[in-house]
Amino acid sequence: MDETPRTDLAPPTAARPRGPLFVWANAVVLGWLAVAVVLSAAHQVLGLPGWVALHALLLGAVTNAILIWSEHFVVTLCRAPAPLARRVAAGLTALNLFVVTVLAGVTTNVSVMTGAGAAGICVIAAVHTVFLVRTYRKALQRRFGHLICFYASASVALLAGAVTGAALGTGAATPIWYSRLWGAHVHLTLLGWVGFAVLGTLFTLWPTTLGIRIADGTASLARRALPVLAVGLVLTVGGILAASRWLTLAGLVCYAAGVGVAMIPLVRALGTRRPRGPAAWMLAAAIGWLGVAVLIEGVRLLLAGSIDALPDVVGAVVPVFVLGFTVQVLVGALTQLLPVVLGRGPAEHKSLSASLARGWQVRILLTNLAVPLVAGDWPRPLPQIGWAFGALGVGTFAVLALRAAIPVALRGAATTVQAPDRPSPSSGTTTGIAAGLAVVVLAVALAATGTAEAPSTPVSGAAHTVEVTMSAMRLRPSTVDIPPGTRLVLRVTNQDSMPHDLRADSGQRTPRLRQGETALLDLGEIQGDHQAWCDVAGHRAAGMTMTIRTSPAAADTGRDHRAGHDPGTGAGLDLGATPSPGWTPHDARLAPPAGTLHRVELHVTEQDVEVAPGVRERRWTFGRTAPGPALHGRVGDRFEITLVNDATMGHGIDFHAGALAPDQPMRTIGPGERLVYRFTAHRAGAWLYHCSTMPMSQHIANGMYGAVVIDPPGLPAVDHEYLLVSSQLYLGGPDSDQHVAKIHTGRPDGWVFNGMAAQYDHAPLTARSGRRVRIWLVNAGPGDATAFHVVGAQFDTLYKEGTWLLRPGDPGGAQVLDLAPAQGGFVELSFPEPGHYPFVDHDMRHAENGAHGRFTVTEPPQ
Ligand SMILES: [Cu+2]
Repeated sequence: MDETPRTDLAPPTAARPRGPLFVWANAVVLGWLAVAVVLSAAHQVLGLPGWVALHALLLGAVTNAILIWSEHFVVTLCRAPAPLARRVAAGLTALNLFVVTVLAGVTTNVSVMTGAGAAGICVIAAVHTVFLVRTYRKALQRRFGHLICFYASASVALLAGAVTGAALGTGAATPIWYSRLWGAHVHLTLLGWVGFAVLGTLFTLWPTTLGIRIADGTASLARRALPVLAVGLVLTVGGILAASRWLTLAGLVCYAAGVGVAMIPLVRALGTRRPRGPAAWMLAAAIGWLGVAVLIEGVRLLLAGSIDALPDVVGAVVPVFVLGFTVQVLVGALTQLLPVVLGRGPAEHKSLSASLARGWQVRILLTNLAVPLVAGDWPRPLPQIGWAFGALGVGTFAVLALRAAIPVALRGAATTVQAPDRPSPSSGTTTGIAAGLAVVVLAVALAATGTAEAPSTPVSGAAHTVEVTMSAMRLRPSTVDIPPGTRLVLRVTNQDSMPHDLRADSGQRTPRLRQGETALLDLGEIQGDHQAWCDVAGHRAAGMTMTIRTSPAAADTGRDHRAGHDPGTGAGLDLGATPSPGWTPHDARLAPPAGTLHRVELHVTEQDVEVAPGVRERRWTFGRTAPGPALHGRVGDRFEITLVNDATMGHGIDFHAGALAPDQPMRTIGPGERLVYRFTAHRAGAWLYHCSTMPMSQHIANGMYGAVVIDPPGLPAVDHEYLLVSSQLYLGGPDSDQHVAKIHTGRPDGWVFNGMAAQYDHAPLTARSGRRVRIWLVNAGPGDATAFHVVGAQFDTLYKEGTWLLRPGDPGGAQVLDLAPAQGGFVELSFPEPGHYPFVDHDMRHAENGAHGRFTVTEPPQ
């Protein structure tokens, strides 16, 4: 086989590839790179979100580069006819207009613009794929089919990435779907669009960079790598969308294996010749970081133990993907390719290469030092220093390359590039390395002395502080009223599993906060009205906004009048919303009692559970669910409960079904401790159990309750037996002051049966008409009474707090079982005919805010 790719790809003596258009296109790439560097350094001063810098890089520089160069490689390697310059120019102009539209749309929060720009990018991706495939079909040379497959797969990933990006940017995604779409978007664009395009190109570019021939067998290895990579990406994205950790992990492992296969020819090439010069080293380092990033993500996801950790994990590896892999690949490839584009002969080619290589060791050092600094969980100045290093490394290249490219673009000659009287690059780099190292040491020393701004430093002087929480894609309170001239400080806590920040229109902002982190935002003296919002892309459009209003009226109620009249209630519960994918209802069926000794190990854990349709929040639980497991026995049964505290704070337990001195068994145990709680059920009834640690209102409201059912002697069996535990629902995460304040003042966000609002509307209980149904009820509180009623049916049996108030055969009937907090009982009924029978807490405020469900009653089998 005669493979002479070097001359195919980079004919140093031939004319520049496709003339001035190609030069201009590469100048645009460099322009975006420079814009990205400037924005990443100055976005705070300019009042722009950090998102814009990232997308100036990825959508601007990287996407332009991939489109230009993939077309060039396919045309050159396959000896296909070049497309009309006019068409290429139109396509690239359109792409850049769409990119600007997306950036402007998200920055100004105009979702129509974001959507239109993303749709345009979808069209470009589709047209590009069709063009590449058609070009290949018309080609004289068919040996590079694998390249077409890589590029086409990359384009499909860009298409999917643009669709998910649009859903995020326009705020079309619901809170539950937001973090999944975000994860999918990140992987589709970085692993798919950039990853496929880069790996496909490297099969040719890497040997060219080393100055050797493409080895035999490269194409077949490439053909083997792509399916593995593609399956890896599909599994990863599918796993993220389905909230399946194992699927995501399998996908990442598969993708890493694909990178491994793709690396085989690249590593083999190293046996022929060692890398020399900037391009080879940068490409090698970039691929290394791609592997490392996938590995870190997989391991962190494995250790985290829950898919809920994904946003955090991805947030941590994105800098590695972006700076270590994408930016470095771009700079490395341009270092190799730009002289080919700009130079008009061997001499110009050589001098351009030398000028682009200026100080490359220092630049590589800075960039690769920057990666761990920006990606690690370091104290505050270190990541900033890392970003500065990255900006310096990339920015100096952008400047060198623009200085070379612009004269060529303007005058068609590389006249001002070379300065032969300057010291040669190799002698300059030694000084450069020394200077670079000095900067590093100085920076680390500065960081170690800790002159960082501390966002949690208490604010001095008289200020009005408002607690702001971020959860379920809302800022609470959403409105703050203060008298004019008040110095306002927001204490912002993120309770969501995904990162948020808060930015005011006056320019102040918090750092990006991960789950559980708090920051103070001192807005100074407030005179007029202001807006604040989460600056993460799409979150503002999705509703994470806050209004700060000044009115003299707010002064009348005193400065202590808490801003935000309805902290936490937000927009109310959306009972008709779709529950999260993978949601299963709490099983309301009560299993018959088994045995006379009930031995249970009850672990206290902190869980994210579904508390309303599509709303997941952290809860403190007995046995991973709220309510905890139901215990069912008969009078005289023994219960032996081992309580294990796997949580992070002290908890205890109190079983109303037993009578004993509370001193020992009801004591609070610390994290990691356990206690055994033994009692005998001497009396029948539906009994509450709950956490016995103060403040109990908080522990119960956060999910620490359950029921023990002790059947009265001689209780007949029935056809259907259910247990419902009613409680109030307090949103906003377990332990913020605001949450506790809401509990203390008794202003719940909703009322629920078995821990979740309206869950049995979404998964109705079932019964057969004419058959006996028994429904046990326990009111867990913490504060409100409940009035259980079934619409369209009457109770013929009513048992409350240890006694029958109504029995079958009595002339009367009952409509409601009323229970004060901690009371319990049961009702029995038979449904007169098939149909749908709602059941409610007949305090209608409770029913309309979540204490609502449904029976689906069908004919009994004949
Ligand atoms: Cu507790």
